[in-house]
Amino acid sequence: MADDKANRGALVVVEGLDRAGKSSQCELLYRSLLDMNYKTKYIRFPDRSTPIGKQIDSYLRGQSQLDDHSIHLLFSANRWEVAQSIHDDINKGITVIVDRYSFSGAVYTAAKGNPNLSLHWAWQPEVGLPRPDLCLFLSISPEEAAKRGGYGVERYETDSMQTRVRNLFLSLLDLPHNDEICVIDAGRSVAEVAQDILEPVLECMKNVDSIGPLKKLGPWSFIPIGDN
Ligand code: NYM
Ligand code: MG
Repeated sequence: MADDKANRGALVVVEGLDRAGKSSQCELLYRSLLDMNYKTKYIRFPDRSTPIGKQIDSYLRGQSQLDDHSIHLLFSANRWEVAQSIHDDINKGITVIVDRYSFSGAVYTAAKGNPNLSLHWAWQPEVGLPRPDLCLFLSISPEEAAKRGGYGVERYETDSMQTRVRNLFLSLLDLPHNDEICVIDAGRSVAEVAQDILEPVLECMKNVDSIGPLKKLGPWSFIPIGDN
């Protein structure tokens, strides 16, 4: 049951490849927490509703061209424009579930194969954003993903790009200082995955007050300094 004494909410991020089931799982998690009377919000990145988000949407649909650095910074700016409200919600005791966050930001850009866009470079604009208390990585094999239907028409939805994205995600999981990351086998039924997600989220929500105030992403969080 919800504990009215809880001082702050938890920042819970769900990451993974396209077709890993992130949005369905975020929705289910959101409903479960509401059913348990927890104050909860569900947001997603990119947030295509803001002026910056509309530029991102147009780029992803192939309706506009942008320099690789520019689109990268727009994705980050799209997070910065709600950073304060995330902070405020957490302080009000609201648990915020986030569908994609800084990992996607760094990894998708670094996967483009542009030699000027290292993982290190791509991480820099994320420094200072609210740091997730828990990051759930929905892991799915390329074979399992392929069974879930073809790619859409958006940019990045190609086999070669998704393979590079997956490898970069996996390289992040191997890093030290990534205790906040929990890998979930997303190749199973929706109900099984949902059950596996709920447990660590409830555990995290129980522990956030002992963790202290919401932290910020630092240059050393998750990502090693140096070229990728
Ligand atoms: N994406 C998403 C990025 O390249 N950088 C980012 O910072 C974020 C948040 O946008 N293929 C990419 C990953 C996806 C695409 O996201 C659209 P979604 O969740 O499929 O709507
Ligand atoms: Mg997608």
